[in-house]
Amino acid sequence: MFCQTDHVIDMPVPASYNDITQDPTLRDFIGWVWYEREVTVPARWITDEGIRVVLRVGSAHYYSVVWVNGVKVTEHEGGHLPFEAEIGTLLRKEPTIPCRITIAVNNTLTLHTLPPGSIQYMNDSTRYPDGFFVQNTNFDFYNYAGIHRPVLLYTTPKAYLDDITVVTDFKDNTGLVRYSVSVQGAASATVKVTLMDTGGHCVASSNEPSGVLKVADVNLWWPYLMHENPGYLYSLEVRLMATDERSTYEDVYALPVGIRTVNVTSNQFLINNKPFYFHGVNKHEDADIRGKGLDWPLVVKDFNLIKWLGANSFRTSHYPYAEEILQMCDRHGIVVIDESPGVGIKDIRSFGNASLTHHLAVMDELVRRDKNHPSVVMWSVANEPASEMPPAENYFKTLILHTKALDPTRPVTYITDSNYARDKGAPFVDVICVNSYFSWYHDPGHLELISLQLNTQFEDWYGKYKKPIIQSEYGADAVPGIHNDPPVMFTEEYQKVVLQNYHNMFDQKRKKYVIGELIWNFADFMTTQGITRVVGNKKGIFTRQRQPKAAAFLLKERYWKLANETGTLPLWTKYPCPL
Ligand code: GCB
Repeated sequence: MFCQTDHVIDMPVPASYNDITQDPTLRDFIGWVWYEREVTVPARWITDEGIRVVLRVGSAHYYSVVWVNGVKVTEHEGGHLPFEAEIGTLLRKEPTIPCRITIAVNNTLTLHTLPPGSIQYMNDSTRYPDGFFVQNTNFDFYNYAGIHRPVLLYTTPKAYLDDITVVTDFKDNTGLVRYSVSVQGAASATVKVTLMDTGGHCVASSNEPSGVLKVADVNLWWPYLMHENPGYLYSLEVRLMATDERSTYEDVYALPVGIRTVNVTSNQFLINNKPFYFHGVNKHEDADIRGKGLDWPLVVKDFNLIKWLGANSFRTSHYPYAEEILQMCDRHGIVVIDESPGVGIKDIRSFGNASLTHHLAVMDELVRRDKNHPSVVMWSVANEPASEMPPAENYFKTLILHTKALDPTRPVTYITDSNYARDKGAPFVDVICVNSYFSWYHDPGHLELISLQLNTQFEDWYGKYKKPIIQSEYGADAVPGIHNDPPVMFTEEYQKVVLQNYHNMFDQKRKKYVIGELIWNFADFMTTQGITRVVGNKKGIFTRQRQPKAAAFLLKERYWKLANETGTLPLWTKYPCPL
C-alpha cells in the first residue's frame, strides 16, 4: 500500500535529478528518491498468455528497487548497467487498472559499492547540526543520480531468445562468425540464423543453435581512419520457433556483427592483424541540466566532434556508457576501451571479499551487455585503484582472470597512476595504461620537465613489463577565455603547451611500444565542489557546451596528421558532400 506524499515533482526520464530544479537540497541529496508513473499497455499484452512482458531499466544510479502495481519485482545494485524484470503476471492480476511502475533509487555509496564511497557523520554539535553527514568519494566527477537511461516495456513470446554470443575471425578472404544462441522458455526449439550484408543479401546461414558461419569475400569491420569504409556491419538475424501444447512461438532478433580480430603483442595493438594506434579521448556522460541522462542530441554532437577531431577511439571513463553510444561506435568505427565503474578504489577495506564479489558480478553484467560490439576492443576493470596496496595483487589477479574467462577474445587492463615499481596488478594486464599529469599535479608550472619525466615513465614501465603502453590520461585545466603568454596554469596557452610537450615524447615512443594517447578530457565536466575545481573540471579541450578551446585545434591537427600517416581516410574525406 502506498501513500501519496505531499511533495511530488515532475522529473524527466532519462536524466539526473540533481540539476532539474532550483532546490539545493535536491542537487546534493543523498538517499532514497521515488519515481512513479502509470502506463496503459496494449490489451493483447494482458489477454495473450503466450506473451512475456518485460520491464527494462537502462540504468539507475545507484541502488534500485522496482515495484509494479505495488508488488516488488526486482532490486539492482550498480549505476551504469541495465536490469530487467518480467511483469506479465502482475498486469494480468488487475487488467482493468493502468500499470503503476514505481522505482526507488538510492545514490549512497559505501566501501563495497562500485564506485566506492563512505558516509561520514559529523558529531561535533558545536559545528554541525544533529545528524549532519557527508558522502565522501575518491573520484573526480559529480555523483549524479536518478534514472539515467530509458525505461522500456517490451514483449517477447513465452519461448524467447535469451542471449546471443558472437566471436569473429577471418582467414585470407573468408570471415568466420562463431555464434551461439541461448533459448529460454521452450523444451525444444528450432533456431535459424542468417547473416546478411548491408545490401540485405544472405551471405551465410545455418539451422543450428551454435556453429561457425563462413563469409566469402568478407568485408571486415575497420576503425574510423584505418579504412575507406569503416564500421562495416553485417546483420545476424536469429529466428526461433518453438511449439507447446497451446501455441507456436516465433522470436526474431537482428544483431549487428562486425567481423574483426584483436591481438596484442609485446609492443603493438593489432586490429585485423594491422597495428592500431589509439589517438583518442576520454569522455564522461555529463552535460548541463540532464547530468548523466542519455541525451541523443548530445551523443550525436559528440560523435561529430570526435570525427572532426580525427579521433579514432575513446575510453568509457569511468563507468559503462549507454548501449546506444556503443551502437554508434560500431557504426562509425570508433574504437572503445570499455571501463567498469571501478573508480576510486583507494581504501584498503574496498579490496575485501564483499567488494571483489560485487566487482566480479559487475564484470559479468558488463561483458554480457557489451561482448558483441566490434567497437569494444579492450576491457578496463578499474581506474587508478590503490594498486600499490598488497591486497591489490590478489584482487586484480582474480578480477582479470575472471574477465578473461568471460571473454577470452579481448585484452584486459586497468588504468594505473601508481609507480611502476610498486604496482601490484600490472603483471596481470595485457596492456599497460598509465595516467600522468606532469607539470600539473607534479611540479605545477614546470612545463620544461615534461619530456624528461615522461621519458622516464615510459622507459620504466616498458623496461619492467615489456608490454605495450597507452598514455590513458594526460592534460591540464584551461578556463576558456583565460590567456597568458608566457603560458601559466589554467590558461588556454598552458593547456596547449602541456599537450605539445606530451606529443613530442609520444612521437619518439610510438614507433617503439607506445600504442596510444587519450587526452583528459574531451569536454569540461561537473565535479563535487572543492578548492581545486572552478565549477567542475576544466581539462576539456571542449567546454561543457562543446565549444572548442585552443587545444582542440592543436589536437585536431595532430590527429589528422597521425591518420594520414598511419591510416586510410574514409571516402567522404576525399569527396566531401557539398553543404
Ligand atoms: C585522474 C582521474 C580523472 C580526473 C583527472 C583530473 O587521474 O583518472 O578522473 O578527473 O585525473 O583531472 O584530476
